[in-house]
Amino acid sequence: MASLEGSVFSSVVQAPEDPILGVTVAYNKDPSPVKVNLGVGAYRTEEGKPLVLNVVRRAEQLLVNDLSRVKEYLPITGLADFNKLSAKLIFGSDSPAIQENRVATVQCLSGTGSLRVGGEFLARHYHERTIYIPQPTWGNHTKVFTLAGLSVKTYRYYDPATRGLDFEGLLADLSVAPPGAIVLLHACAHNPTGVDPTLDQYEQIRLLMRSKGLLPFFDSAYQGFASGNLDADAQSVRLFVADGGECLTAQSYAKNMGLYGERVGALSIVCKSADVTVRVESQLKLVIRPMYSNPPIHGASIVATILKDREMYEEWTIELKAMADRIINMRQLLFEALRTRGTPGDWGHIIKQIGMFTFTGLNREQVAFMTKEYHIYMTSDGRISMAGLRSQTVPHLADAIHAAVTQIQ
Ligand code: PGU
Repeated sequence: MASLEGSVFSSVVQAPEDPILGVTVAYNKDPSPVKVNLGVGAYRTEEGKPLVLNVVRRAEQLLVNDLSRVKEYLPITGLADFNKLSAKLIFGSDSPAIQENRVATVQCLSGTGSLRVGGEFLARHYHERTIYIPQPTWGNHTKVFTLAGLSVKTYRYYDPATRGLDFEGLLADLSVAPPGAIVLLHACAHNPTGVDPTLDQYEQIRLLMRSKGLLPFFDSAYQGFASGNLDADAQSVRLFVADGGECLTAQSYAKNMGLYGERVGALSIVCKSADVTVRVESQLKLVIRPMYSNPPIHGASIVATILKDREMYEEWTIELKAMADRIINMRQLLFEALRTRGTPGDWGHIIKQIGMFTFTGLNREQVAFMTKEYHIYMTSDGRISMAGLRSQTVPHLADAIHAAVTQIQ
């Protein structure tokens, strides 16, 4: 008989907190009234509150009041309407790939789940298991793709000296990648750097990748958040789809519809022909079924309700633009606050960078100092979520940055 004393799990070691989500855990434990959470990329209002979009509330009301709706299982691939509308949103409503039935779209558990399902599909059915991810990138990419069965390598992306794109390095690294290798690209608003290639640079990347048969895998977690315009933020993806070549895209509605906890997203695989697409979709079902069987219904129903109604869609774009504009405004305020303080260094990148984050250039020690002395919570790589900032907290953050750069080298 097994002993009642001592756990069979006693050899399990304590795991570290997640580098991003763990910042919120630490923030929640801090009793300071001046604490600020700039860690997780989650939108907050000017009052510092999480935001449920008005159009999302309206869609939810419609769903709740519709008594014909039931809670049956969705198909393994998710809500059909949601999938069609998601593909249109990212590839464009006039996309030939969609018209020619060359897109297999499956509803997944937000952006993360879409990346994971895409990764597992590639590990099973694609001839080259190496995926190149930008250096740096969202911290979870390495883990998601490694556990999916891919071998992860990096390509140069960010140049700390210029605080801009290391375009030469990027092209050099991709040009020596093995033929057929998978390349992860952020569709827009690169996390954590806020640095995106220009459209011209994307065109050069496309030419190089297509000439070597490298397979693009887009992570689109911020469509609409970069420029405030959904079409503008999808241009990189559309450039690659327009040449008739193949690619994968993982979409998240966490940020742009504020549906973080609903876990709603989509994986689309664009194929060369309609018959390949049908077979690809059949295999995606075999990836999903033993993992979580089928996806949840509520979030996808909200998204489909909004995307298929012209008037609700318009309302969404206005609310989305307001979120993007507030972030851009915070960039301006922080930049000016540092200039007023005469903080050493060139802080122009705060207003140049795109999307939810500023990659400040602050080092690990400076970040630790700001957390200890000023109760500012951010990731140790110096990334600040601008969406967590408000006019009222800008001076406190500027004081903290000023103290960090003048006192800690
Ligand atoms: N891809 C990128 C580039 C992301 O930044 C994020 C979220 C995701 C995918 C995953 O989003 P979901 O749709 O919620 O699965 N990154 C945020 C949120 C916190 C996190 O790490 O998941 C961030 O702060 O980096």
